[in-house]
Amino acid sequence: MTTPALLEPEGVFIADMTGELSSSTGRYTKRLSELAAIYSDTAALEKAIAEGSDPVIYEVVEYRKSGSDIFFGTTVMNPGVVGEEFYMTRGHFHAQRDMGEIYYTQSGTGLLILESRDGVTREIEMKPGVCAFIPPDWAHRSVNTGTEKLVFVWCCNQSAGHDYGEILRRGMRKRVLRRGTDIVVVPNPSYQ
Ligand code: M6P
Ligand code: ZN
Repeated sequence: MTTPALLEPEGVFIADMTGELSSSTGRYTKRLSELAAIYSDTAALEKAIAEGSDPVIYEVVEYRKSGSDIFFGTTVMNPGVVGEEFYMTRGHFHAQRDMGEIYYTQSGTGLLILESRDGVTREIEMKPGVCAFIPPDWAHRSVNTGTEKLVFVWCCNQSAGHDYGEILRRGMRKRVLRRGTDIVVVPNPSYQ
C-alpha cells in the first residue's frame, strides 16, 4: 500500500457576519428562480420574479482539498419570505446513507428541519454557538427565520453526496412560515 501524500494544514478565517472564507476553493449562489419548485406559494414566487427581483436566497462557499476525507464551508442565507414561507435551502438526504454532517451557526437565527426516511421529524434552533449534529440518514434543510443573514459552517465527508429526489418532488413534511410576528412550523399538505 502506498502512503498518501501529506496535505498542508491551514487555519481558515471565517467572517462571522458574511461567511467569507480567507481561503476557499469554490462557491455557488442560488437565486429564487432556481428554487421555484420548493416554495408552495407559486403566485407569490412568480410575482417576485415578474417584478424584476430574482433575489439570491443563499450562497455556499467551500474549502475542499483533494485527498482529504472531510471538507467544510459556509452557507450564507439571506432573510426573506416567499408568501408566508421563509427563505430555505433545497433540503437533501446524503447519497451515502451512513454519512452525517454538522452545522455550526456563526450569526443570525434560523431553524434546521430534519426528517427520517420513515417520516420522523425534528427541528433544531440555529443561533450563534449552536452546533447541530445531523446524524446519517436524516434529510436536512435550513431556514432563515430572522431578519439578518443566517451564516453557518458545515462539515462532512467529501463522498457524502446529495440526494434531492423525493424532497424536491413533495417537499419536507414540515414547512416554516411567518404569520405576523410569529414563526410557525406546520404540516406540509402534500403529506396529508
Ligand atoms: C449546506 C451543505 C451543502 C448544501 C447546502 C445547501 O451548505 O449541507 O452540502 O449543498 O447546505 O443545501 P441544499 O443543497 O439542500 O440546497
Ligand atoms: Zn448535507
